[in-house]
Order: sequence, then C-alpha cells, then structure tokens
Amino acid sequence: MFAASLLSAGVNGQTATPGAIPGKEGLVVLNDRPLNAETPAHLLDDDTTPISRLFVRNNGTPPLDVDPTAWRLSVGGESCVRPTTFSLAELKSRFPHVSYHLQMECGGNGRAEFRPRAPGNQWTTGAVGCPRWTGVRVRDVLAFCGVKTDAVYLGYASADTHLSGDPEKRVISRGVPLHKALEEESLIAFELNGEPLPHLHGAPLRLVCGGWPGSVSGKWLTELLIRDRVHDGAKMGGSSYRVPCAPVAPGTQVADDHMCIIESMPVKSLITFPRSGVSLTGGTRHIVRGHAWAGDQNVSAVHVSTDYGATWQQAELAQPVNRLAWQRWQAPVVFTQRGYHEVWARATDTQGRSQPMLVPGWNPKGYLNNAAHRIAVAVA
Ligand SMILES: Nc1nc2c(c(=O)[nH]1)N[C@H]1C(S)=C(S)[C@@H](COP(=O)(O)O)O[C@H]1N2
Ligand SMILES: [Mo]
Repeated sequence: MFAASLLSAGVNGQTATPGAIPGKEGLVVLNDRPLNAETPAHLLDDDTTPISRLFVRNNGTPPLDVDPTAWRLSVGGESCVRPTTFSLAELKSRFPHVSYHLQMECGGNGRAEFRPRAPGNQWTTGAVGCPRWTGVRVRDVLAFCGVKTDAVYLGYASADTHLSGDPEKRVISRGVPLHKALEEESLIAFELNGEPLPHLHGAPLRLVCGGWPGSVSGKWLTELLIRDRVHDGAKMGGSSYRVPCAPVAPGTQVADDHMCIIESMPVKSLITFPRSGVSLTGGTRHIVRGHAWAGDQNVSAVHVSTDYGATWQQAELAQPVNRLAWQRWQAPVVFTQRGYHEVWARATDTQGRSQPMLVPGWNPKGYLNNAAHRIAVAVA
C-alpha cells in the first residue's frame, strides 16, 4: 500500500464500506445525511459507467414513494409561450427518444485537496462518471411549449426535500443558459444504461446537461422554467457552484457580487488501470489506461509520465462516442528499476489548455480542482 505517499492523489488509500449503499459496490460514502458517495478510480475503468459505480451526490432528502404514473413535469416561466404539464407517458409518446453517453462531474470533485480546507463533501477523484442516458431533448419540449424572444435561461425545480424538513425550503433549483439547454445532447432523461432511471439518480425524470457541473442536471425533475433572466433558484447565488470572477489568495473571503457561476468544466483525466498500489513486474510492457474529458470541449491529447514529470509520452487517445462523452486513452509503460514508482497522466483540451500538476485557483467552496491524477505501483 502506498497510501502515505498518495493520500492527496485520490481515493487510492481509502477503503469502501462494503454494501453501505445497496446496489453500489465499492463506493466510498462521504456523508450519509444527505447521502454522498464517490467511486475509487480503478472502479471507473468501464467505457460506460455502470449504475453500480456511478457516484451519488444529494443536497437534500430524495422524495419518498415516487409513483411514475402520477409524476408530472410542468414547463412554464415568464418566457414560456404555452405553459404545459406533461405526464411521463405524454413526454415519452410526444417526443423522439435519443441516447447519449454524457460525462457528469460534480463541481466539487477534488475539493479534498484545497488548502485552506474548503467546506463540503471532501471528494477526492471519484465524483465523475459517463453512463448512457436516454430521454427526450430539452429543445424539443421547449419548442412545443414556445420560447419567447426574451428568454435567456432555463431553471429547474425538483421534488427532493430540505434536510431541515421545512417544506417551504427548496433543496436546489439551478439551471443553464438557454444556449446550453438547446444543445442536441441536453436531455430530460428517463433511462440510465437502458434501465429506468434509479431512484438515487432522480427517478423518474431528470435533466442531464453533460460537461457542466453535475448540479445543473436536476434529479426528480418536476418543473422547467423558461426565464427572462439568470435563474435565481436555490444554490444559484452566494458561493454555491460559483467561483471568484477574478483570482483570489487562498483563504480570502469573497463578496457574493464578486462570484461567477461555473459553466463548462475544465479538462481532466483519470488513471483507471492499473489500480494504485499494485505490484508489477519490471522489464515488461504494461498498459496504463483511463479516461479524459474537457467540459464542452474535446480532449486533444493525453500524456503519461513515470518519472515525476521529467519526461512525458503521448498516449493513444480515442474519439468520444458522441460529443460530451469522455475519451479512452492508453499508453504502454516499462519500468526498468525495481521499487516505488508513480504514474502521472495529464490531458489537454482542443483549445490547448492542459491539466495543472498542482491544485489550481483556490476558491471558497473548493470547486474546479482538475489537477493531474497520479497512482503508485511497486515494481518487483
Ligand atoms: N434535485 C436534485 N438534483 C440534483 C442534486 C440534488 O441534490 N437534488 N444534486 C446535483 C449535484 S450537485 C450533482 S453533482 C448531481 C449528481 O448526480 P448523481 O447523484 O446522479 O450522480 O446531481 C445534481 N442534481
Ligand atoms: Mo455536484
């Protein structure tokens, strides 16, 4: 085990509580009220993240007794021409069904590494996944309901309840600018990997806008609001899912009006094979592999180093299966010396921006840590 040397490099040293969440094998529970759990890097090796390995991020208490036949989605807001309420059956029968692999990463993934410490779930590397979502396009539904020319934003409302139990308080009600909502991959999803959406992931309906912080993808979706202003629901203001508009020194208190909403997520990658801490034989080729993603952009290159960044080799990189899906990379490595080695991976997006080696821009809530991932291996 190399936990001591890689404590800051991911969930590598941590152990999962077996069976802590039914159906979620090997996830590490960070909080049980509300439930939040992340996935160790080596369990994210699949091209399509299985439901059993998809992280869980709840801000409140999921709704009880969800009856899909009684579920309603209402579309309205001041910039909606024809406010309409749909049953699940109406949504499914009225609009074409589409499926996309969409990567979803929590804005706070990597928070555990910020110093001074940022409050909130101490995610290491595992609040990310790329499953296959099926649903109807947001834009088809909005076209049906009519969008006024002054519309700028789409907000959501959900059926989960506030931890305080106060029914007046909304847990979270965020959204995206209209241009993001109208992309062909933005979905109102009812299936995950070909199965009905599981309860923990927002059954029976959720919004999915890939490449942006997971918080824009509202679960247990009850309402869409076509807004003539930036949506002002719960967790749109203050320091929630926002970062200083201009960089600040670590530990600075930042006034609300100097905070800006996070949009597309930055370029990032994971090493998903081998698992950190394994023993490998020296002198032979080993394939190191993982995934890389870059918000609204594609990844243009991934580089791997086994000598602490002194030299880098370019990995083989696959195209995404569709826009906003993560991309598989792999590289052969040979260790000629015995002992302790690290493998580092670093991705670059199509605009030439690479992952930093160290934690980037401190911010009050610890968002957007896209530092390079590293693992350790023992060479015998
Ligand atoms: N209604 C509702 N939607 C929500 C949340 C929530 O707490 N309530 N959490 C958001 C956040 S912060 C993230 S990262 C993703 C997590 O989705 P998952 O739990 O399906 O992985 O859901 C988003 N949608
Ligand atoms: Mo999140």
